[in-house]
Amino acid sequence: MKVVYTLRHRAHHPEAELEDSRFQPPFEHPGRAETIRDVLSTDDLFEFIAPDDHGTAPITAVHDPGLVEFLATAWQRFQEAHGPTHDVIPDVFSVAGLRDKMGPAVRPRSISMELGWWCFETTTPLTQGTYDAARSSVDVALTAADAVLAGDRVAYGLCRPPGHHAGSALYGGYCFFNNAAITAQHLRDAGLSRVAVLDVDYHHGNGTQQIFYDRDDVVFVSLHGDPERAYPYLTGHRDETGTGRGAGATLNLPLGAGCDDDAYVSALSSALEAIDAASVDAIVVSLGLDTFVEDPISDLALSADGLERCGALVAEMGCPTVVLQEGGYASDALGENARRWLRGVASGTH
Ligand code: SP5
Ligand code: ZN
Repeated sequence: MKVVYTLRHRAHHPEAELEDSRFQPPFEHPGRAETIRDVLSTDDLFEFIAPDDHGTAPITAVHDPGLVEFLATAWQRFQEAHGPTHDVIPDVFSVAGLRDKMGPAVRPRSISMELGWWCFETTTPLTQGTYDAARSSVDVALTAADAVLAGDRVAYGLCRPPGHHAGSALYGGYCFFNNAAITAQHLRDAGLSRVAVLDVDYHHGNGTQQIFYDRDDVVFVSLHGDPERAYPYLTGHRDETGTGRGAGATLNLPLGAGCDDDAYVSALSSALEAIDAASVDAIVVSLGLDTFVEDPISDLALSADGLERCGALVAEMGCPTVVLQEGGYASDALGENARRWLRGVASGTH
């Protein structure tokens, strides 16, 4: 199985995450990708390749060009206005109540307000190299997709930073560009008629859902911690099923705390039945490994065996599959968990 990886992800390295009202050492840090690389390198199933540059056109195919331009320049603009700082975090947010009854806000020009115009929360600092790292993560995803378009049954993009919380005009949740959404659109543009995004990260993929909510050519299916208790709280309810042409093309399966291997595998089987019924030409997997029992910010209870079973169930679909890394914060186990899930999804191909 091809694994697409580049060291360029290291350019994104926040000093701290402002999370749960504390400045904490980042849960989302460069060591995550490095430990996955290190463990996969010990297993001959995996063949490492470098990403190809795809430019910004595939990004603006799903994101507002204003978001791309903002992320390309925001850290430097902030330094000129308020620096020097290592991290740049918004301190004012564009919430609807601020202009209640007064009509929509006008897009601001001040860097201080622009941060909270595009970003929805405080755990996703910009650093000097964030834009380069986020661009490289998109290239990693698209290069994995190209391997599948060229005939590989499955390929893995070791994306960092992750992507599934980024919406068409929104960043946050450790995510800047939505690697999975960009990849699904890239597969559509390469001629595939219908694609599924299967999101198995612990957190709801609000960005991917939002991008495709009114479309039926990209089906979005997600298993995640119930938004009643789990970040990002405002999306991922069972009754969110799509709108307009997209009515019925979104499926959310919220899970209770402590969900174990058997309960998860049963929910995943329902998710895969829905994907099967949609007769898609490819599956993009948003692979969060934060469903693992020891994950420090999540509360599901999957074991490494459970993760391998999940990969194997996806393999049984017999569908071309692009697997993209999203979350997973149990650093000591992350490499082995990725290896197990990927061994599962490779079953039948080696
Ligand atoms: C890609 C991805 O997995 N993003 C996740 C972003 C989650 N950020 C905020 C989580 C807040 C969790 N608070 C948990 C308290 C546990 N002690
Ligand atoms: Zn997550």
